[in-house]
Amino acid sequence: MAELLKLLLRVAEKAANVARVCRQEAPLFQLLVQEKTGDDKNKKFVQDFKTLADVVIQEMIRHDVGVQFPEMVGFIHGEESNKFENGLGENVTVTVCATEEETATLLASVLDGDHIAASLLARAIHQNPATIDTDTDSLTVPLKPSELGIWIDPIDATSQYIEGREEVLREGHLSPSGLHCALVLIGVYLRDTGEPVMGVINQPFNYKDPTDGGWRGKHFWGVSCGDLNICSLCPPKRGPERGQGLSAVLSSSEKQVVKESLTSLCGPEKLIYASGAGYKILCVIQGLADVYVLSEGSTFKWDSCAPHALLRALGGGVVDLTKRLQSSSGAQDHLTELTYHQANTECRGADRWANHGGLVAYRDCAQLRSIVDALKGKL
Ligand code: 2IP
Ligand code: CA
Repeated sequence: MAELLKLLLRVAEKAANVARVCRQEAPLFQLLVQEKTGDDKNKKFVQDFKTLADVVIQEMIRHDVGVQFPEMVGFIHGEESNKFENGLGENVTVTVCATEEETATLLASVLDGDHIAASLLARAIHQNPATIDTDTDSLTVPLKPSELGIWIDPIDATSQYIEGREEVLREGHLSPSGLHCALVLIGVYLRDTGEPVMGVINQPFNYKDPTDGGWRGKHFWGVSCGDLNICSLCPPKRGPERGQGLSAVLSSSEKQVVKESLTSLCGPEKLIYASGAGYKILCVIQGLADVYVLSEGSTFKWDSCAPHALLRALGGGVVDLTKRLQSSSGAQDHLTELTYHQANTECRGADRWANHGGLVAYRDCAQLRSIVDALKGKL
């Protein structure tokens, strides 16, 4: 299944390109950042364009994967529904058509006849992405398409994507918010067990090229199945094993009791706040933080599947925090890892796919144990 990895890297690059075009092209950018003012129709429409950009990216990935791997159609899931209602009250299902012109016509019907925006978006969807340099040619991945499912997050950290603050990233430093937090996430899991086995992360806004002022992206990938564990990044240097010196990245909206417990464990300067669930896990993958702790069920399968696969390839993982706090540590540790194949049937809508128990993303089991010990009895 090295072909699947190559394809996902390619479609993720295409997705990143659509994300960049939506910010670069004035008619699309205006739709993206328009303030929610005016009458109800306008409010709804503005909301819809952000969602439409997401859906278009998601459907493009679904389309390209389905063409090459028909066995996977029906097992490619995303954050968004592709059913829209336009300003005329008509229901439109957004899909990627065979030609750019057909896609443009379909998009114009959702964009209430805005042919300029629809054509720009259709052109980006049908464009071939730049070739991606990767070392995947010699790779043999022992997986069959009929045993796999996919989770797509077309753009994680949409609020940062829309706000669009530009940061210059410094090698080895975590930058808490800005365009670089927006990520395309594509994760592959085993239908049987729900284990994440392959992940591709594309960061569309990694650096701004001074020669032409255009944004350039960066991609990361990992495969973890059986004895095969391979990641585009080398494992970062080992961090501290216990307590002081361990660094944790959190959401700024994290509970006070978690902030306090982790301050006692890590020290105040080692607690870092950052936007984007995917970006926070990427920080752990890159070694910019040792762990990401989240006590709420505010992330979803599409947020964590791809980066989880990369962490597994590096010897770490992502566990359900609540389950982990309840279980006595030991041989059953792997049972607390997040899985991706089963919906929570007690919930409705997106909540069926929430990571309800919160999570801890880690590279090192000893560090995970320190975090869990520090939070025992506090939540
Ligand atoms: C969001 C996004 C948010 C994150 C939230 C995700 O996904 O990554 O930033 O919250 O959990 O579901 P926080 O930044 O507080 O961690 P999306 O942008 O796709 O809705
Ligand atoms: Ca998300």
